[in-house]
Amino acid sequence: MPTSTIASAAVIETIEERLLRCGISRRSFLLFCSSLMVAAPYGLAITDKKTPEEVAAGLGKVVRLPVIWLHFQDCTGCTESALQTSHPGFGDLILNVISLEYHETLMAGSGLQARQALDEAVKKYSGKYILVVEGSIPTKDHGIYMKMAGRPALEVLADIGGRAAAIVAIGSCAAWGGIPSADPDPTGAVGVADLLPNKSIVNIPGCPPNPYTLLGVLLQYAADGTLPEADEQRRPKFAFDRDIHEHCPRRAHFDAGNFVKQYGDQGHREGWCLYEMGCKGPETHAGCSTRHFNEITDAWPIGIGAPCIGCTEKSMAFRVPMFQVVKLHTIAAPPASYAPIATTHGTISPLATGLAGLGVGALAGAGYMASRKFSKVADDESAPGSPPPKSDSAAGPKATPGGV
Ligand code: FSX
Ligand code: SF4
Ligand code: F3S
Repeated sequence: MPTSTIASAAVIETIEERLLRCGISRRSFLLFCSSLMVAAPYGLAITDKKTPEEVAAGLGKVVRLPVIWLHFQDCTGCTESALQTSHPGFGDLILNVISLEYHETLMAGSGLQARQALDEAVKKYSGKYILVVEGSIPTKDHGIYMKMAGRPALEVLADIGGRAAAIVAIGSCAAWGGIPSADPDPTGAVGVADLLPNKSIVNIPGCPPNPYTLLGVLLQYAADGTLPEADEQRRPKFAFDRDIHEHCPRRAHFDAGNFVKQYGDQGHREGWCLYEMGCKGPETHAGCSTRHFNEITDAWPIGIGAPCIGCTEKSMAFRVPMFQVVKLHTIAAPPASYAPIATTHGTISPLATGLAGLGVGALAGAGYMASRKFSKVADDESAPGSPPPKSDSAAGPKATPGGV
């Protein structure tokens, strides 16, 4: 939808006018634009090949986008994550950049007052607002497991989602069910796209996702009425086009075969690779390894010594047990020629010197030996990337709640 269409609605203030009126400094807005550029270095029209000043100049002229935010089966972690942004604080600036018309956990009103506010916002901006959905929707037993103002959540989504210009499903729950859909899935929890497949929907999975990804999507829509290019799972490519493993700061340890064996061991204390602890980084598309949370360095799972659980992947988090080692589909075993990080020193024997000519033949075997570094089990003869040997901790494809 072109910006002019939104402008013709009751929301007529531009972002610049609003910031001026609310006394938000230009410096704060420039900081915000810089954070947006870090979250979307390319692939987003509003930041592509621009300086922070150019981004600010462009966004300043944009009319604030009406947004309605509904909660379904969630933990409110996605909202919390957005609230914890610190440069600038959510309350100070982000709420002035978009026009948040309804948000149950942020609004002061409740009960009838809240319901009226929602009705008014939907009526006033019908066909023009973006609906942000947080949480999964229960479908089992005609959706009786969640009601809003007496209506099943299913019905509310169909109604308010149906009248939205587009929908953003924030978090893994809204994208495809998330935690509530983990086995045994008592409520039949699904994501928005399962219920409204023909609607314009952007999935921003993560548990929680980075709030700047959401803002990038919303602001691009406000600026030119388009949604960013998405992958086959409706995830915006600018934020989900690479896997965690590609840019992980522990990657050198992976390549050198230095793996944490248990929490608190020497390798864990020294920041070695968490692959053998079940890290799903090689199979998980997200920007966490370069775009940390809350603008705090190392504030992301691997940064604090925990394996990635694959929270942005439909088939991974809450499906595959947390400590189960993933197959390496895309990553080759590191070359055997890599020097280990820790070496033991000895003297070179005349025999070893004499055997140097056999080096070429040995290299072929060394590749095989290097691949052994990927096994959790001593003397494991399986190929790298093959399923790990069966053990009690490696359950079926869907985790039991206790195994998640
Ligand atoms: Fe789910 Fe979010 Fe995880 Fe929580 O949307 S994505 S449980 S962080 O709050 O709903
Ligand atoms: Fe990082 Fe995990 Fe890859 Fe190791 S396996 S390098 S911890 S993403
Ligand atoms: Fe999720 Fe893994 Fe990032 S668990 S937050 S995708 S590091």
